[in-house]
Amino acid sequence: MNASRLDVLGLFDHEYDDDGWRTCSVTGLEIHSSTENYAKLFGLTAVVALLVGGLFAITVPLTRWELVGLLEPADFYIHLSMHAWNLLIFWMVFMEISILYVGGPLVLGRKLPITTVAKAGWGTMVAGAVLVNYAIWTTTPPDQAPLLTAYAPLPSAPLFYVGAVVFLLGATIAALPFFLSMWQEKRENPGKTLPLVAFGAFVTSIIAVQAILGGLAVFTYALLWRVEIISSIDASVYRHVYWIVGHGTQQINLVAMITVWYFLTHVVGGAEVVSEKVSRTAFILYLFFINLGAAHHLLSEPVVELGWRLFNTSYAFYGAAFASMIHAFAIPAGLEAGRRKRGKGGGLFGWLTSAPWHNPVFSSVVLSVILFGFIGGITGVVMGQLQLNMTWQNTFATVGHFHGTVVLGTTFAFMGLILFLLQTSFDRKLALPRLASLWPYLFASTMGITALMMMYVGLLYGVPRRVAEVVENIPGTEFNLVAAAPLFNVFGVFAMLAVVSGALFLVIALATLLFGKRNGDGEAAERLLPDGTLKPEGGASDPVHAYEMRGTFVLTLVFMGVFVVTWALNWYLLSQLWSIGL
Ligand code: HEM
Ligand SMILES: [Cu+2]
Repeated sequence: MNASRLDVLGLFDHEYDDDGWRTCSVTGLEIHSSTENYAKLFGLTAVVALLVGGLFAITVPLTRWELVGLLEPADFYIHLSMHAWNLLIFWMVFMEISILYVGGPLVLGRKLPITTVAKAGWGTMVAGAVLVNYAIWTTTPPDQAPLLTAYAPLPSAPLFYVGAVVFLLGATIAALPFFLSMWQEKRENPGKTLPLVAFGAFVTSIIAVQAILGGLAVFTYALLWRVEIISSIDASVYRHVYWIVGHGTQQINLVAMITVWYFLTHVVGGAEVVSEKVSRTAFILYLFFINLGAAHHLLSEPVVELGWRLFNTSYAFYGAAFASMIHAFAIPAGLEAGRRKRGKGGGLFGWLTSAPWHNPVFSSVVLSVILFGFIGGITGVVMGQLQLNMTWQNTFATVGHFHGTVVLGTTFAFMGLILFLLQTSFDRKLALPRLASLWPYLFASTMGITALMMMYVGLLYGVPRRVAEVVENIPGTEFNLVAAAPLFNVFGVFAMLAVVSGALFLVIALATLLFGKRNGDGEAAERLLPDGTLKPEGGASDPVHAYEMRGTFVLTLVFMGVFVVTWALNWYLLSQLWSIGL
């Protein structure tokens, strides 16, 4: 490869044959260097954004933690905006382009077409991200730091909107090679169905198109207003259109994460898809219903009609919740049946107790499934209900909910994927292997408690989100939230421990890239695959659904139980807010 001259760190130097192909010893896939190298480029860039956004995961909680109270309000908003844009947008979207390349051309064994376009897309995305960072960091009054929502009519720096538009255009350009490769695949193999992972990636990309169109519309609208081409902006129209991208990006995160779940539980856990039809139907349900979920951000908007809110957030939204339930059942079921088929069953939960929990790829993905479901998912459906939303809207509990989804769910799964790619695509042994095995448990427990504490102070004390100081923040009133202050000590400590665990991930990844030893022959497969093989020889030939899944059934009942209790508890809390007839 001619690029290897520039490749001092040896990041792009896997061994390929003369035509640029190699056979992956772990997945058995035929991989072309073009596809692999671009997937790596986007993945590495994502990690840089994770690092930048992660730095602000120190200053933001340290401000909310009353005892420390690090930043003044104006700086707090700048830091919070840096945190949100780098993590929720740049880290995630760079990873998702990488996932599109992995889920599409890489899994399909194709070259990445039009690599110059991929490169241009990457460059445009980087330019957009740099612009947004610059615009946020240099915000001065009367401009406001945008936060994630950049809600008009609060004005942000015009350069911010330019950066957002450039970034979204870049993401569109970067997705083109993916679309072209899917089209080529379909033309060359008209009768063949896509593998589930490619199918998931494709659904992700369609949802991404919708989100990006909404984003281009809304940020262009706000930019035109900021540069005074149009004289006023309609705050309600802005909010409606904003949430196409605001929530849309979360849908991309969700579907990309589920695709990663299917891929990695299969490769490192021995899971099989119990019913392709059911899983594919669930993906299709997302396509139709998940967008309507965006209405949950407008549940407390006075301008939106009640009927509209009820329809979109109850009836239509449950189509998407139903799809999530299907995946939540299908993934553990696939793991249970697949492992039982390999003879790794035994009793109700033998398939789980015998699983490779020391492999950080496996544990981070499975913990991501569990924590996403229990912490992010249940609370999302609860707070998405019109009446219950009143107790959640714009409280710290909301922040707890979405750290349950985007951190404990998506970020965690993506980190697992990176640990996998480091060992396969980058062909390294993990540096610090013991720490790496322990790491997912550290991250799960510290971040899990952080998210729960956010919900606790938000829901039970009504502490609002997005304020630098909670306790006595309304001048001239007696109102304060002093009672919640001691709980912020627990929150603060665990948030800092979560930051340390997040930093450990970066240390492991970086140490692996810089000092990790190369895999010897077959070592990666030995280390990553369950029993060292993807397809056990002489294994049972009966279909996977012939195996019982009673362990999963029990887990599903537990999940339903927690769901019902949480839901009932929330109604109880709501009922305590006012007394009727007194
Ligand atoms: C150790 C890890 C993290 C900690 C301790 C942390 C902490 C926090 C805190 C305390 C806030 C709320 C501030 C407020 O509303 O007053 C916040 C906001 C936020 N965080 Fe994190 N966070 C972490 C990681 C992440 C990650 C990985 C993501 C995205 C993938 C993320 C996305 C967000 C978003 C979108 C907001 C809301 C910004 C807004 O209100 O506009 N966080 N974070
Ligand atoms: Cu949403």
